[in-house]
Amino acid sequence: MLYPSIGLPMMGTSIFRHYFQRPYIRCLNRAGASPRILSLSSSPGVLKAALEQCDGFLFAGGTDIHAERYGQKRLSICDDPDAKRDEFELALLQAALDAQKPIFCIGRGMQLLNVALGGTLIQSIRFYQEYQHADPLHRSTATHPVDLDPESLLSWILDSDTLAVNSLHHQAVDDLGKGLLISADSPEGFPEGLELAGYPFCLAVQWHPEYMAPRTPAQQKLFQAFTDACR
Ligand SMILES: [Mn+2]
Repeated sequence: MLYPSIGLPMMGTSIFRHYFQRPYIRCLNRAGASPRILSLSSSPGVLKAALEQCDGFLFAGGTDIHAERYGQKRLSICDDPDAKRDEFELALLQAALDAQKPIFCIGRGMQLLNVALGGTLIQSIRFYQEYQHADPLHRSTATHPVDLDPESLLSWILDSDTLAVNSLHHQAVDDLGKGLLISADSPEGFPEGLELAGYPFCLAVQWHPEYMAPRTPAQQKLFQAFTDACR
């Protein structure tokens, strides 16, 4: 398949979503994929069509997942919840996992993967961080290092055991979901990468390669490996 079709759930309903979606689309296009924006409808017919028409799925960054989804009371420091997106993405992710489709989860997407598999999140890492992990002024430049598990898919793709990454998160993975392995962590020990043991292709990162990739070829490799896995 020359141009695999990759499903990208619509990033909310505000007019700004186009601005946030564009970097992902650019990186997927450059990797040779054909991105397809999926509307946030959780009806069984829509999910079935997405599974039939897409070769893989990218779960992108965005607003905090409602804490109810992992059994906690939502703290006021959290973003306003987006129930429609939570609902659709959790249903789509479960369907994609059942179908063993390649998945790439970024930022919120990595937290979604953890929650979908029964894990929990730290609702605010503000008082635990040594580096500034919520750093929107440096979207396209590295602000903290991560160590990579040399046995991980991530390390194999990047051919390295360390990486410098940008950071746009104020929450972090806490208890790990079922079957997940930590493939990268920050100096404080926050998980920055997850993988699913024994799964064909499941890559999840807490940072945002879509902003770094235009100037940092290593980050584009993640989109390339994902697209190649979808072929
Ligand atoms: Mn970080």
